Amino acid sequence: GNEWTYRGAKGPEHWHLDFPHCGGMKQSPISVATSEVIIDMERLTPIVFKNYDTSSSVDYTLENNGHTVQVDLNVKESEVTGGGLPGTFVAQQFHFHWGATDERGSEHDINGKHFPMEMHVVHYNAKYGNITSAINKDDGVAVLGFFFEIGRYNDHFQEIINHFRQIMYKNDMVDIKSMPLVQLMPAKLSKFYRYLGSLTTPPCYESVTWTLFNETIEIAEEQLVSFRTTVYENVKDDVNYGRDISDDFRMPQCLFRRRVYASHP
Ligand code: BO1
Ligand code: ZN
Repeated sequence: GNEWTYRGAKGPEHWHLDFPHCGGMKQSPISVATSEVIIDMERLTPIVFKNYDTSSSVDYTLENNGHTVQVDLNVKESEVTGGGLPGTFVAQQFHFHWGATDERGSEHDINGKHFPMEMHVVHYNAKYGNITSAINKDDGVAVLGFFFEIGRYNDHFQEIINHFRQIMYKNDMVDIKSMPLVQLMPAKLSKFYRYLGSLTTPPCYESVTWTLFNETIEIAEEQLVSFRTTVYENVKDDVNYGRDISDDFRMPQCLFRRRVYASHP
């Protein structure tokens, strides 16, 4: 079947039965051990962000898909290139993975340190024209991963959180005012880790060039609580309705023969 979950009989340990790629040897997320990374400043030059600061007519659709809160970019105008990426990649959507408590939530970890939330900005390789064609190609997808830390109230994310009451249940969606992607990202983007991996959810295609940024995004505890308590994993009339989408992360996967690279010492 096509259903999967983060716990129980359709949980991560069983994904490979219905989705064979999930049992592959280039899976994500991983645990980054900084003592093992290869520093490659020649190749991992700063990523070039194009139209990440446009406040134009780009419109967003906010969606509860039962697994996460996702923002679809309806106008495909923001692109990344450089930074050792294998091409030019077009931003398509961003979404979040978070925990029920502060000490967990991120999919990746750095030296065993997990963060309370991780944001993924998903891009497709422009040469494939759209996400559907790119999603299962070796060089089809680039995901930019950002870690959150608890700190100051974040006005930009609040604009998204303010609409959570309109997407409480699975398959709910609402059009929201867009904002320049750069406002959602940390100020410094030159330090990052790079490795080759997969989608962290079924169908787990091994198509992702991963970039994990060193600098974190600050968000207030009360804002994280909105993620934890406002959006549910079930459709509205489900008998189980009311179960929060927290702990929507996969455990770190085996690195096997892969190497992780760093843009910085
Ligand atoms: S993630 O960033 O590795 N957590 C991730 C996981 C799954 C997807 C994307 C990113 N799934 C794909 C679906 C496609 C869809 C695309 C973009 O997301 O398999 O059907 O078009 O939303
Ligand atoms: Zn993700």
